[in-house]
Amino acid sequence: MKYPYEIFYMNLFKKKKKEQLTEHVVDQKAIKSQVLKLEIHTMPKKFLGVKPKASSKIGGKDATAGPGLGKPKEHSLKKNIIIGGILIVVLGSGMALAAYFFVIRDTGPVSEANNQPSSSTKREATTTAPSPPAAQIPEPKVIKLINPTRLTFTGIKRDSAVLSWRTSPDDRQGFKIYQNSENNRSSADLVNTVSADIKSFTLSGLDCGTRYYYWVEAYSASDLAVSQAEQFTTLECPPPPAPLATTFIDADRDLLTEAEEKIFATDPDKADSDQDGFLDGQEVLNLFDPRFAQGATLVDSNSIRTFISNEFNYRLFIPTSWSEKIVEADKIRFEADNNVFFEVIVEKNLDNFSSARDWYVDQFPSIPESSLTNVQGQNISGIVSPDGLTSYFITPDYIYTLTYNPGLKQELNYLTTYRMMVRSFSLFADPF
Ligand SMILES: [Ca+2]
Ligand SMILES: [Ca+2]
Repeated sequence: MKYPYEIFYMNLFKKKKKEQLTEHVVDQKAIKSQVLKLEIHTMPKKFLGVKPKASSKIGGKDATAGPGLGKPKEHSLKKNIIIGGILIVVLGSGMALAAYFFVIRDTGPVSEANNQPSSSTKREATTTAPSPPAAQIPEPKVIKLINPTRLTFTGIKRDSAVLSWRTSPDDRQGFKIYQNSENNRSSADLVNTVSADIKSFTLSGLDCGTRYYYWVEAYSASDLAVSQAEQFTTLECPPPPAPLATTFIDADRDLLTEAEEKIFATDPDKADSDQDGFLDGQEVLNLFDPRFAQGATLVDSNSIRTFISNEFNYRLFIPTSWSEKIVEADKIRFEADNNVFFEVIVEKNLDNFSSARDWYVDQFPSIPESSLTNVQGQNISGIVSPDGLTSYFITPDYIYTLTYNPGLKQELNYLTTYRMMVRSFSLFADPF
């Protein structure tokens, strides 16, 4: 049985001339050498033993064939060539596959390790690599902040107060506190910035008797949430200092000035109107009617009337001729004459002071406590400021401040009357 390549070579011999044959032989030899090269490079060594037979067939001679080579061996050669071809295909495919995985699939780390630029494959790998980094890109996480609410002010003093607010957990970085003397946030001043877990702040350096507006703003890198405006007013400023020089006229030296003699309808030239041994002024200070002896009281006279505050549960005597004016719900003013008035101011005892003295020392730490004097109301004790023009009573609920404002006048024309009012001050449990 002849194989196709043998038939091919035999036909060539028949058709070609000798010269041509020579050339073809050369060509055949070249082809053969190529075939041999291919076989040498690709076939395992155990298959190389079949080569001599191939050459003997081509040369038409059998002499070079080994003793063991015959027809069956030719069949084996063909089989081996086929197996070799299959192996070539399999190895080539394996190498191609390995190259694919090596270059394409593993390019990221490998290319970095090799540090070799210029490979287009690598560039492509580098550009296709962003999928892992893409997972690292922070997603736009916008969580709306919560507006602080319920701004409240406690511990209100003349120059300070405590601002507190409420909120709920969110992604805030902290709070910013804004302050303004008017209800205008755009022109408000940033007072302070506090951390996210803070919910109160002590406002200090404030002016007395001044209204302030506040805003609390929660903030983060990408969001803001501001509260509504809330306002409060610091405590009244201290009363003006007592006049350095005071003048008043008390001709009969009964502790009642000429102006007060008119209030109590007494004789300005008669010190003891009812001649009971007590000066007119002394009787007024002790709430007696100076005009009548035998224990006649002021409350029964026409000289004074009783002012009653059902809202704050206090009452006191005031001259009948004086007018009263409600400045605010917690501030009553009694006017004597031009620029002279008396006030009763009520404020909450937020810090639970147990005595007016303790409260005063806390409010005015620079004033020595020893300069305070005690005063006795009808059913409560209090203190009087060093200038004698302001008195204080305190209850668990309220602080009562009674002030004598002499105005522009340098005359304390109503000092005994003021003291009488303070001494008449009393509290009652229930309005009536
Ligand atoms: Ca007098
Ligand atoms: Ca008298």
